[in-house]
Amino acid sequence: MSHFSNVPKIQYEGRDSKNPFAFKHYNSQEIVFGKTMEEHLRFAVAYWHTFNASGADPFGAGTAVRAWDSLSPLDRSKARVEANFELLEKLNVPFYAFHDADIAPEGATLAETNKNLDVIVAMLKDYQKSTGKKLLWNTVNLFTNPRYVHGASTTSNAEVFAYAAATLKKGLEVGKELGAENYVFWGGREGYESLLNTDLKLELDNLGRFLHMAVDYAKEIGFDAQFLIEPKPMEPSKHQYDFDSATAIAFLQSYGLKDKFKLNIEANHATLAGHTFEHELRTARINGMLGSIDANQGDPLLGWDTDEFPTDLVTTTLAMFEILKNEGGIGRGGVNFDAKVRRSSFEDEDLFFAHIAGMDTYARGLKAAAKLIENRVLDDIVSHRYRSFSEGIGADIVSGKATLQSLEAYVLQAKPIRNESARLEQIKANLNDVIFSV
Ligand code: XUL
Ligand code: CO
Repeated sequence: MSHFSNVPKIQYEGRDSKNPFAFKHYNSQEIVFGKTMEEHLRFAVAYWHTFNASGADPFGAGTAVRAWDSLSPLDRSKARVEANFELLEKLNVPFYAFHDADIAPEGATLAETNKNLDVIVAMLKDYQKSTGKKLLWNTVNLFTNPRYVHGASTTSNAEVFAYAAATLKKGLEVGKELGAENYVFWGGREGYESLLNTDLKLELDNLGRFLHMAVDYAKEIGFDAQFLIEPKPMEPSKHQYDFDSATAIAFLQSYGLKDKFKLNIEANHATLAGHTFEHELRTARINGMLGSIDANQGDPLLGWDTDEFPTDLVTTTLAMFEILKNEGGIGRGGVNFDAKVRRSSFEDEDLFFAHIAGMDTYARGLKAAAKLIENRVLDDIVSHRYRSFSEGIGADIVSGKATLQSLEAYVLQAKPIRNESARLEQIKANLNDVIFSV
């Protein structure tokens, strides 16, 4: 059954097209930087925002008008499966991503919840087979249910830890059943509100134990997805343990998990952490931890996670620059639109216009990033700026030959120091020129 009969299949028509139901820049089979756009970008639709979100906010009810609204819970879940695959087909998006709670209604008991999941997972599996669409990643929702009031794996209540672990076990089984390429851990309630009543050491140790259990069980059942941590500094918790890339990497290192995980970096979470998206990506990349991205953007005038579709070309260019520089590119990860249409964009068509905007913005970012690298626009500037470390005293510092004594002796006989301009305004103007030339 069609849920979006007003929407045609979206095709690439080029930048001069006036058709709102067409890509102007995303041309899936076009080769850029040695691979097709489809291979570089590995787009995914986020189930929760696209099929579950109603447009409700803390001050108002949902506004979205969806065909499945009036159905009973399980029938609604089935309709959303049909809608998911229709949307993926029409948008030519190869992947999707979900939390367990997005795809099936939670039952009164764990057994009942798992039964509902089994019905929908079987349906998803059939659809994956007939359409060739794949699961980029799944995760479990360990934050919405009131039982997680004090956290999930970092709760003060061992009964809740056990429930979260049982839910995680099922999540790993679902991921295996559907051949998920990755499995994501986002800990919305894994943090604290106040240190006054918190055993920080026990909570962090328990988070480490939880992740080790996941690694062990995945191995046991032969689920070979890439495990990903998704950093976020706050919201809903006041302080979240996976604060940002650097914090998550240090945590994984401390708990002996660094080689089992990579990071899923979200643009709006970077903003909340007081960082740029490219800062988070670069930090992950230079540590060999860049795994996947949640593509969205925040609103600089609002202080929360607005999860808007990405339309900012400078950000997508610099994000794709990091991905192209990453060994193996985005690898098994992808560009997941963890983004929702605005409350005022409540019609079905808006779901398509939003994804088209996001896909075109990433396609342009990809092309601009390829040009930046191919023409060595930034690389030449950086290597020139640091050239003092490739010869003389700088080479001695980098090779480890220099000591405090040898550096003192050098300074005592050296000429006065001369610094050079960093030329930042000129570089930013060059960046604009590249972005608007593609
Ligand atoms: C929340 C968020 C999550 C994760 C998956 O801010 O980004 O939706 O992506 O749990
Ligand atoms: Co996310």
